Amino acid sequence: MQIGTTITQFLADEQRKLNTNQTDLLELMGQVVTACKVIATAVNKGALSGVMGSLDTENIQGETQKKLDVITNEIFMQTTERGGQLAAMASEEMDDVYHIPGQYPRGKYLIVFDPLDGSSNVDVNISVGTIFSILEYKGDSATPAAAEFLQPGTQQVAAGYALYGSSTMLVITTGHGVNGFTLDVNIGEFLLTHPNMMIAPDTKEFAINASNERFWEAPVQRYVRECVAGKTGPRGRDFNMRWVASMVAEVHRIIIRGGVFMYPKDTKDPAKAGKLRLMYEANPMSFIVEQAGGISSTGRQRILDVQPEGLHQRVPVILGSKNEVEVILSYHKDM
Ligand code: P6P
Repeated sequence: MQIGTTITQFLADEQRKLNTNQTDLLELMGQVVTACKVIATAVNKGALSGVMGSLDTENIQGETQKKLDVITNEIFMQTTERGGQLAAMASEEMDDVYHIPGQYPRGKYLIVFDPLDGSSNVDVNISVGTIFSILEYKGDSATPAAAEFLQPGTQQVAAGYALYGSSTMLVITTGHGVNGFTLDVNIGEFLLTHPNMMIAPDTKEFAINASNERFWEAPVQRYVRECVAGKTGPRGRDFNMRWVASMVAEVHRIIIRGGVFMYPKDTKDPAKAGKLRLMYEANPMSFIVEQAGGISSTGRQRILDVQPEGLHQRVPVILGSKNEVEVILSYHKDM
């Protein structure tokens, strides 16, 4: 009986494309796969797990933590900390870098992750996800500083997301294109279902939280106004809008059927340059989007070129179908 290509077999094939000293990378990705399976089990139990709702704690973002935020963070850490491939890890849910405990071997990779992105959706049973980004660690300290993580997104060696939706999917890149896997719960394996994923260059679908319209910069206000004007406006065609409030779900939809996603710079909180975090949302998703033929920009520069200044730094995000994002960026040039 042929069950198709498992992610384990796929990663082994990937090994032959990577140079030989990256075997540890695939070992590490295998552990991330396991972490996502365990997280999927926790998330899919829903209210039966007794871990719905919020804690009375906040993360460094000042966001109330969901019980599952903390639980999934621990799952991810416990599944990856002892394999010997990591020098350190960082997470949306932890203020500072987490160093590998002394009883475990250390390796040459850094991983930064959002264990449950969009977690405000968990209580209302809307799709959430896990996002991860893997960087190389160039030093040899047992306690790498946060500065070691502050590498531009072009330095990522791998990135991916798990989407806990109507099915559980894992979408990954190691810089050789984007491939999607669906969890077969009967055998507990992710099977290759979406090889060589590519984003349609054109689209009629945009995603933005329209309640922030008055806070956006003029180019974004202009673009959305023209989309809403549809056939009656300068774009000469009607558009559709989506907003799930779960970046993983939005990006996945865009990879599958095209679209643009915007969480732009706004004046709602001038201290923040947008809402999304560079290291564990914008960078991994931008790596994936570019590998799938899309574009990902702050509106002023390619996101993967941004020099990070902090683990939890925020950036504006405009990503998706190449030709449509280029229209939005052209309006920024007129600024
Ligand atoms: P808003 C989830 O908290 C998140 O970081 C992204 O996954 C999502 O796209 C965005 O924030 C939603 O933000 O302001 O619409 O709740």
